[in-house]
Amino acid sequence: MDKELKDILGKVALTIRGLSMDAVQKADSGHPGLPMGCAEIGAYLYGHQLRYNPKDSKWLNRDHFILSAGHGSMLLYSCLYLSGYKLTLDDIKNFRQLHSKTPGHPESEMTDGVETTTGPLGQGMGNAVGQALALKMLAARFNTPSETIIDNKVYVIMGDGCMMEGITSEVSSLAGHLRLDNLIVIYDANHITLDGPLAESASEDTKKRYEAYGWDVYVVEDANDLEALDRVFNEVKKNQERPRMIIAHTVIGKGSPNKAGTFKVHGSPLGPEEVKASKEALGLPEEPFYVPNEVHEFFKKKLEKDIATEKEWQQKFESWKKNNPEKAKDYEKMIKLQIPADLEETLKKIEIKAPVAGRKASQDVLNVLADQLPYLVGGSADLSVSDLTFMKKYPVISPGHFEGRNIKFGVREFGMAAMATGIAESDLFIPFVGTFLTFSDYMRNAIRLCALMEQHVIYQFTHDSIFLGEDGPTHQPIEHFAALRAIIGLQVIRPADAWEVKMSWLAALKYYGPTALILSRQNLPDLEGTHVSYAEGVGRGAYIIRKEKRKPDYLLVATGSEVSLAMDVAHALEKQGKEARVVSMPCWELFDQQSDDYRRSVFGGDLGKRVSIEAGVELGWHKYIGMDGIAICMKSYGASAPYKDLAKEFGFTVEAIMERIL
Ligand SMILES: Cc1ncc(C[n+]2csc(CCOP(=O)(O)OP(=O)(O)O)c2C)c(N)n1
Repeated sequence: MDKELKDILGKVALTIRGLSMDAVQKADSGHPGLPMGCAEIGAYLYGHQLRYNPKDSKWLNRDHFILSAGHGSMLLYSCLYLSGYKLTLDDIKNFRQLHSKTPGHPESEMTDGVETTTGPLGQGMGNAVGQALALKMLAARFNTPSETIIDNKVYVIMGDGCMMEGITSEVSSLAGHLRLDNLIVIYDANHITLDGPLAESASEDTKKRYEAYGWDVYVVEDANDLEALDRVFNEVKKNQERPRMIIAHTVIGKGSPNKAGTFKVHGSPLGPEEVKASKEALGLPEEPFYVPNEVHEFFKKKLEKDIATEKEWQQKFESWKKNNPEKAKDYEKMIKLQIPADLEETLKKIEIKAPVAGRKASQDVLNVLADQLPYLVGGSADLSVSDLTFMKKYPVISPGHFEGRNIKFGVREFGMAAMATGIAESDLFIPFVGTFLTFSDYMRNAIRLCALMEQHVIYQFTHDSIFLGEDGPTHQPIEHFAALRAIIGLQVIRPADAWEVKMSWLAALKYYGPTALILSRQNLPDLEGTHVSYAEGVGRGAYIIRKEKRKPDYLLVATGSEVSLAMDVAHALEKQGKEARVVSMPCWELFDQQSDDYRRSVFGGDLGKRVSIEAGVELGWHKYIGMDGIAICMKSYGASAPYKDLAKEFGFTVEAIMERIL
């Protein structure tokens, strides 16, 4: 490594250390240990290794950097600020303050240059593997034998915490299997976690573990030594054929004379005296938030080169577009995530014979959409033959082969969900992922983060109630509708028949955020009342599918497979001289967004006794049926039996409901 570069990167590292300890001290909260321990790694990545243009943070062929150990956010903010992203010194000074661009953990929607939101340990690795896979899929689609327009890589820093999380094992195993040769993970092995020495809770051989996953593993004994880092990165850059990990031994809180190497520096400010002592030891001036001019000058010069690198690529990209008009057309469709104007009509015309299971209807829709929407990719956690999430005409992604569109995630639900977010973050794909509804719990925190990030992911959750039958209570979702509806920004849609399935897909595509499609295992009849336009039906969230002929005695509101039951109850009531309105309510979130007038036209006024019918817990239903309403719901975990017996056992029959409501 040439001396000049080594000197300046050393100064960058010192600056990162200083900024990090000052910002944490000023906020009086945060994690100085990781940024101080990884300062050289940050300096090397942003000062030398990564390809990026801070003035165009979304450049398609940029390298991605993900700080999976998100608590060390000051490392990332320091690097982004110094290298010229839209982050100022004032932003650094406002670390962890209300409405600042420098929240406690990195949030991609908040800060330019942050590739994904991290903090819940391990999930950044999931997002990273998703991003790396998306880049491989883009490269397979768009590169030609003579023109390479996508050859960027995903770099990650993860710590001991990420390493211990189960999700990291899931996605590392899949990344190794798929031979993602664009993924480089730097494992900050500082042997310290929040609570104390790592040795108190882990002692595995990480190198062997990752080699067993099919990764190349490198070890740097002293990753605070820039020359050692340079040597290893020079190796890592060569002939990559699979994911690579650098086990980088660092000293947590390096630079703090009294706290470095201990858990005391992991998650609390150093204290004014230790900050002073650290600066003295490091040869930094006492002045807070000090940045030497040379560091600014270095990044200013670098910026010119970065801009030129992107410009050169842009020229290549323009000529690629001219030479490959078909591919360029696909690219345009993908970058805009365009929905054809006539998609609703196309969906309505898909022939689906009733009765049909929600999952089967969804597969029929998916296979039509696959031809229309090149950006649709996805797969299942080893349940595609059961959740029916396979695009029949398209190949499966396999090790080293990324031209397919079906992804076999294996039995790795949490990893799958985090990867889906990573794939969506390409802004060129809308991923769908499938499993049984009950396993949404395994994915829950990734769904929550996806909603926080407002990423466009479609979850297909099938086997949506006790009516999945014989598999029994371990597999029967009970509290899951309520649990998913509780996630802000997640659109939860439970269609009642094939028509509603079609319109639910439209809702999922139209919404720039995550959607959970909740689909039945068992057959559903075709309901006449659902055959209205998107805007009059599913798009409203709830709508009347059986209008009363006179003032109603009952308002019946139901979702999914229970809508047809509600219709049967209404007929039975009619026979007894009682009038009922029936409302299908596939999506609470969409309904809650409707105008006051519309909401009142469905639920307002004297509509008689209000009854909700849904084979899940009652939580939330009283918002629509009022305190005196009757919620026909589940109060236990179900049972293993044929579904017709379960309907009787748990009161989801016309007779049982009539008895309760009369
Ligand atoms: C899923 C999850 N569990 C717990 C935490 C709380 N937490 C934040 S950092 C940390 C320890 C991480 O240790 P390590 O990765 O070694 O970080 P370092 O000590 O090097 O900063 C814990 C438990 C979290 N952020 N996410």
